[in-house]
Amino acid sequence: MQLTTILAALAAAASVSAHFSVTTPPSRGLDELIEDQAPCGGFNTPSTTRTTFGQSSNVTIRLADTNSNVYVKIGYGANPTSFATTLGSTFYAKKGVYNLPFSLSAVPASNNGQPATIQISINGSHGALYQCSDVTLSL
Ligand SMILES: [Cu+2]
Repeated sequence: MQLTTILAALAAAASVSAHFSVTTPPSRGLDELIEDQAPCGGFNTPSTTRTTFGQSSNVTIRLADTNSNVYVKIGYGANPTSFATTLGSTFYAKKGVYNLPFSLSAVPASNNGQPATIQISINGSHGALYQCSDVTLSL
């Protein structure tokens, strides 16, 4: 078997074991092999396009790890590296597609119209994993 074939087989195997993905708002990027790298699953550069994000927005994930605590956090500014404010947290025993509950009540009104990053992290059957979605706040 050629090396490229082996690598392709390994990549296919890795994607089958996908831990979790964020479908809404769109993720900055997903690579299951480095999804354990905080704070954004190995993607440290913000998206060039941002999604408008408010209290009526959805945070939707596809969860493939069981027994997972799932956290929604926020960092302020164009490229935050700290996500100190928790907007919501929920435990899910099973795999599935979930709309995560969250509240923006703790977000200062001065952030309206400003860039921010939503960090979605899980701690489940494969440990702690991270994703980030870059948004513009509409409070
Ligand atoms: Cu996993």
